[in-house]
Parts: sequence; structure tokens; C-alpha cells
Amino acid sequence: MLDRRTLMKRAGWTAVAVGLGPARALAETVTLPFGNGERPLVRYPQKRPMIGLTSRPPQLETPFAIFNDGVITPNNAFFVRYHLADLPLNVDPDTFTLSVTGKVDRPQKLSLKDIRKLKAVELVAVNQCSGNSRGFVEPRVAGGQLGNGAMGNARWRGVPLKTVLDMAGVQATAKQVTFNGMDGPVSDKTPDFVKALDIDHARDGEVMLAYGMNGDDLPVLNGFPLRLVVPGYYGTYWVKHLSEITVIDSTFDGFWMKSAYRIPDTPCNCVEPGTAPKATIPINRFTVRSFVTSIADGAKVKAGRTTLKGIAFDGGSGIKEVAVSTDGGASWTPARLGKDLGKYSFREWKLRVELAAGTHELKVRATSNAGEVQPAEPRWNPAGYLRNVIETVRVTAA
Ligand SMILES: Nc1nc2c(c(=O)[nH]1)N[C@H]1C(S)=C(S)[C@@H](COP(=O)(O)O)O[C@H]1N2
Ligand SMILES: [Mo]
Repeated sequence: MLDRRTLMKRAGWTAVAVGLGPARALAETVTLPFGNGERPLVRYPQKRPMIGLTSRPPQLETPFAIFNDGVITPNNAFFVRYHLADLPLNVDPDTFTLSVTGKVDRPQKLSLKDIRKLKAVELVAVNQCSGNSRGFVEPRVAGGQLGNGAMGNARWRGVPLKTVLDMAGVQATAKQVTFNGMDGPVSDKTPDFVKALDIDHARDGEVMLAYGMNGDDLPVLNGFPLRLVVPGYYGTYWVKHLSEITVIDSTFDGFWMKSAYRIPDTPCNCVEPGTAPKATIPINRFTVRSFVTSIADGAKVKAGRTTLKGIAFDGGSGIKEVAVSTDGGASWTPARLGKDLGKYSFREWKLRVELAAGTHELKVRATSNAGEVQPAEPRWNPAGYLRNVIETVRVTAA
């Protein structure tokens, strides 16, 4: 017999599945700080109130204040991004299988139990959507108008993709590996969401088949029961509800690799605003970024000593320095870095500053171990990807 709670839960997922949207739309709205930035706060199963971007499929942004609570983003606050509206919301973990086929000697069909029996690894890594912060891009570009909440940092648990590829015996002609999840298009005009990695990347020992997130199962909307984790790379590669791995001896030419998620093939991966790049490459590693999390833009604070706090991350070399300016970028002071949870994680930073009565422009600038520094002026590309201009927070001290 189904108890009340199970029925409630089912009703919640049914609403999501048939595209009625959130299980509950809350009365509140939030306004992101750019034109047409008004968004509903929405409540989905397994999630706390989130900023709703679309409901079919669900796209949810993390309210930015959550990033001040700690460097690990809770599962129930982790952002959600989907392209296709036919979502696998009722996967049975007992019958789920992952297939590994293509240019392999021993094709595999693995149950979740089989995968959980393999030697597990854990890694803290940031997942960030390519379109994170797109709403701030000027001149404006098409695509989901996101604030800064399409990112999150979690401790992922699973098995190296390499383990499973080795079990299958990758053939010498292998060039790439493709990844397909259980979600699908509602109309057959939309291409299925399939992504690819080069074979050496897929076998680097770090790319992971993850079933665990922050000590729990993956939330349904974050890919239950299994997803790809591609440390340092944009979220587009982190295929959710992963069920098919195919080793191929060519460069994959599916829509989501060949036409979408591409960046200009120039040294800055940017072009003159409003122009089209001559050549493009698939998006890859994160640019270096940092944020103030302890004070919101436009906030009023008490004059005097205050401790600023925030986060920084990059595409996998780790954070070397975070510097803070309280005078609009004229002078910079290095911040104290928090505990190192690994080169793919958010890194906390803190700095005690003195704010005299009046208005101040606070700026934060990260440098990676690879020597990459955040730019003072934004770089532009037609899809609004890679945003990493130095962030500015205006505060009034009184
Ligand atoms: N199956 C599937 N996996 C997917 C997607 C998708 O549409 N379908 N979107 C990708 C994109 S673009 C991003 S940014 C991440 C977001 O991961 P999250 O929803 O767990 O935050 O999922 C990726 N994996
Ligand atoms: Mo994304």
C-alpha cells in the first residue's frame, strides 16, 4: 500500500514529468541584477526553493547566498540544467544498466550493483554550466539568462571511467568515447543529447562514473542513478542518467558537439562583441573565477572592520592567489586561502578589511596555479560562455 508521503512524492514527480512545472510554485520572486531578471522561486522534489529559469525541462539556479554557507554545495541546492523535456524521473536502480559498446573487445552491460562493487574513488569538483552568468553579458546574447548560480561544488563518489573502459578492452583504433543519458527529446526534430571526450581524456583516471554526491545518492534532477563527472570541464560534458557509453574510431559529429557548445578558436576564446568567430572549437575547461559571497551587491554594512569571504576556482590547476580591492581596483591585498579540498574544488578565501563610512567598490581577482588571471574587462563570445571578468560588489558603509 502506498502511504501518504509516497503519494505526495509521486504527485511531485508527476507534475515535473508532464511539464506542469514545479511541484509547488512559491509566491516569492527574485530579481537577478540585469534586464528581465525577474524569476520565480520554485519548489521541486528533493530541492529547497530554487530560482526557476524554465519548467519544461526544469532549469533551476542556486540562490547565490547559499555559496556563503560553505564550499560544498548541498544536494538540495545544487543547480539543475536540462536540454530535453522527456526526463527519466522514475529510474529503477535494480534494473538500470550501463552499456559499453563500440570499438571494444568485450562489450559490457553493467548493473548499478556491478558498478558499486568496483573500487570506488572520491573527488571534490565544481560543476558549472557553460552559460553560467550569461545574463550579465553585454551586448546581450541568446540563451538561458542565468545569474551566477549555475555552478556548484560537490564530493562525487564513483568509479574511474578508465576502470570500466579497461574492462571492455578499448581497441587500438579508438579516437573518442560518446556518452548518452536516458533523457530524450519530446519531438524528434530535437537531436538527442550526446557528448564526446577524446579517448585519452576518457582514460585519464579522473573522469568518473559517479553514483554518489556529498555522501548520498545523486538527486534525481542531478542524474540519478549515474552521471559522468569531468573534473575542470564545463557541465555540458557531465552527462546525467548515463546509460550508454560508445567507443568510436572517429570524431563524433552529433549536434551537441559539432554545432552547440563551441567557443571561438582564438587565443582568448573571444571575439569583437557582436561579431562571429571564423573558427570554433568545443568548449572545454573552466576559466578562472572568484566571487565575494559574504556581501551582496548593493548591500549596506557597518563602517569599520569587517571580514570579507568568498570562493574561487579554475579549470583544474588550483588557485594560487585571491586578491581583493576595496578601492575599485586601484590597490590589491592578497586574501587568506581556506582549506584545500583539491584542485577541482571551490577554494574559500577570507580577508579582514576596513571600510570607512561611504560607498566602496569591492573587487576580487583570482590567479590560478597555471598563471591564468581574471581579466578587468569582460571578454565576449556569441554564446555568452566562459564569463570570468573580475566581479565588483558595491557597498555602502555607515
Ligand atoms: N542527460 C543529460 N545530461 C546532462 C544535460 C542534459 O541535458 N541531459 N545537460 C548538461 C549540462 S549543459 C549541464 S550544465 C549539466 C548540469 O548538471 P546538473 O543539472 O546536475 O547541475 O548537466 C549536463 N548533463
Ligand atoms: Mo550547461
